[in-house]
Amino acid sequence: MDGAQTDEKLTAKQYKSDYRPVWCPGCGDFSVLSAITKAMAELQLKREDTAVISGIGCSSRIPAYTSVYGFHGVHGRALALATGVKLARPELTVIVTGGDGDGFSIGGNHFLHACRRNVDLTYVVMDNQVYGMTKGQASPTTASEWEGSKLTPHGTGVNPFQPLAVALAAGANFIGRQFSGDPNACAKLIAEAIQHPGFSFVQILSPCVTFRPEQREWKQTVHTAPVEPTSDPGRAGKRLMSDDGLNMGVLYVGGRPVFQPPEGTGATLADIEQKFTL
Ligand SMILES: Cc1ncc(C[n+]2csc(CCOP(=O)(O)OP(=O)(O)O)c2C)c(N)n1
Ligand code: SF4
Repeated sequence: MDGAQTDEKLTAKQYKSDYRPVWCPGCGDFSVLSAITKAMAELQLKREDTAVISGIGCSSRIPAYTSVYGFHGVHGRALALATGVKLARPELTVIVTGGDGDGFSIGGNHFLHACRRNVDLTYVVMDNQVYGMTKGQASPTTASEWEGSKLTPHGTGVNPFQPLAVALAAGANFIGRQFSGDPNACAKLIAEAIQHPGFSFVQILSPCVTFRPEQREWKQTVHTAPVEPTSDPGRAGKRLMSDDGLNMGVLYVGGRPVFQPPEGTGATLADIEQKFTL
């Protein structure tokens, strides 16, 4: 972490690390990185009190590109890691980043239970409806008729996963969607999600220009959700089940109690260090 802490406001750029992203030119994840750092600057998060946790995938590289603490973990296990971090160090702001493959396929079970537990985490999924890093296989959110991969030459033939509806049913406390092509709107949504207590789920449609070049069209097809966010899970459920996947904005704001570790069970850094002493 560079630079001494001063009273001066940190800029979004200062929340970025010196590593240059290795993403393909035009990948939506560049804008999501900018949005996350803008949200951090908007909230003036202390870098030493913030952690970004991920699994594996192109989108999961985000922690390396920020200047806060980070952990680039194991495929599908970001939420388990982040839950441990937040419970051991409740004072930290913990943001989890990753892709649709990481989060809904191998990590699907963790996704359900993170929503259900309602630990105070913000989960940002860059959804490109494909496994980008492993060269373009179908993911859980891929449309059933997509024939773009040699592994599924006649489409997947199965219904795509509906992450927002599933998140609501499983108990997520804040649900929103944005498009990476509008980084300011993404930053605003991410900042709101961080500020909302409990498990916040943000889906960002982030085009994979290499394996799903047609996703550039999202720029023309996404639209602001025509209704205000609701705090009624019944209404939110109806809307999400008939949603076209392109409604942008905050879609559900819940008020469930946040999971807190029982009093006296937190660990200090010294406790943790001692456990690792040989
Ligand atoms: C246990 C394990 N299984 C499979 C892989 C291979 N793998 C790496 S990334 C990935 C999918 C990534 O897709 P997604 O999460 O959608 O991210 P994207 O690359 O599209 O951003 C897979 C299957 C792995 N690294 N570890
Ligand atoms: S393969 Fe797709 S998701 Fe991965 S960096 Fe390239 S454009 Fe982005």
